[in-house]
Amino acid sequence: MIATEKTIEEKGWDVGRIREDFPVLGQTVNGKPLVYLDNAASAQVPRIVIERGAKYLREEHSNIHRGVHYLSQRATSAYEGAREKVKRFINAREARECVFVRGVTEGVNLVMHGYGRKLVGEGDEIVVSEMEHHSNLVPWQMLCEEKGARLRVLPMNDAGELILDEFDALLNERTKLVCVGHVSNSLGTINPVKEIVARAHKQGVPVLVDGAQGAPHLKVDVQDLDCDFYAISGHKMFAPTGSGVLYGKAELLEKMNPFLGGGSMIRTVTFERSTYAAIPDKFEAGTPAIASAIGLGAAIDYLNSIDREAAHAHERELLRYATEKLSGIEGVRIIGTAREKASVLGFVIDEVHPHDVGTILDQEGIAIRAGHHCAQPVMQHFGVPATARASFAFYNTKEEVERLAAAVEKVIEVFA
Ligand code: C6P
Repeated sequence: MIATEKTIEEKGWDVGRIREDFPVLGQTVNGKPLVYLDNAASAQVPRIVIERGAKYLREEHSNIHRGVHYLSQRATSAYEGAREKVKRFINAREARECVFVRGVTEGVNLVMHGYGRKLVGEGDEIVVSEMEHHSNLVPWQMLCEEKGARLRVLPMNDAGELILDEFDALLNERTKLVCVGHVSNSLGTINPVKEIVARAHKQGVPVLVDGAQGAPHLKVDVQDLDCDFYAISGHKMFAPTGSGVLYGKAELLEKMNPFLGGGSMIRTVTFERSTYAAIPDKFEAGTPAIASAIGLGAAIDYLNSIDREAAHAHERELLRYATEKLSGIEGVRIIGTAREKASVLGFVIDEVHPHDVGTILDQEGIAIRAGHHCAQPVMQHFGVPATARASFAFYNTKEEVERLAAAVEKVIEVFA
């Protein structure tokens, strides 16, 4: 007998059950059941994360690391407990390698200020890829401008895949850092970051990975990737906004200058000079987003409580189904057709501006994103000002994909 491939449902992914964990999904928008397909911008928050945040505010709210009193100790232990959860989630060697930040933007800027401004000089080079989000591009341009350094760009092909054959030639003794996204937010491409890290390391160059879209959809093991920095945004992985992590290898973080100066990041202060606290405190000046960090810990608990392999398989199936449905509609062009993709479907419709697509879909209760997705060089590559983008999470359904396809057909009818 020939074994047939099991469906996701047979493998045990009960999307109806999972949706109950996300109260926001149960509402109607413009009189229609909400179809939330803007997960790459911000994913929704499960009940246990909401409840954990409420418990902190109700029972534990206090400043951390400062007080000897009961509440401060509870808040500190919840905050540091969240750091331990992050450490295990990304398989860092030590919790002190995980710096809480507001998100990837702050994480990359921290590396730019702490590492870049200290170690990059005139004539040095930074390599980025053509598909970077502005967060992993603009800070490096700012640094290059300040230091007289040069930005080198690893190009991509028309499928939206990096042209790795051109990578080695970009590296030389002046290269100080390679900055690359794990998953492109505009194209969905999963980049071969392990290979990129290995090649860069051969030339002694450290690598920063923008994990904003990687961490929600892929299993991340920073030791296996051997990357030097990995940045995460909590709000894209089912946690509140204001939470995020910059992972850095301890020896690099220790070498770096602090980013923000102030309370909590010092060891001693006199008018003559200050000395700094050990990592990660050196990078966490002032009162951090305590509730958000604790929420990120709860989101990790949630992710650990579900079958993540089945969740990712479900997302891949939604992407496959949506790609099939939309590419079957005349006038629709998919932007981003890499062989390895995660959960993002960018598209344009002949003669229709993506903002109009987004507005009409909203009338149907469908939330997508339209614009340049903070990746203008990607839009330039494909010769479009913007795209419409549907992005999936494991709580989305095939019926929602069908509603998306029907709404896209409606857009075409409206503009015919
Ligand atoms: N992308 C999107 O809709 P922040 O805003 O700091 O949490 O994350 C910035 C960022 C960095 N890198 C990538 C690959 C991203 O996708 C994002 C955020 C959102 O695609 C908002 S533009």
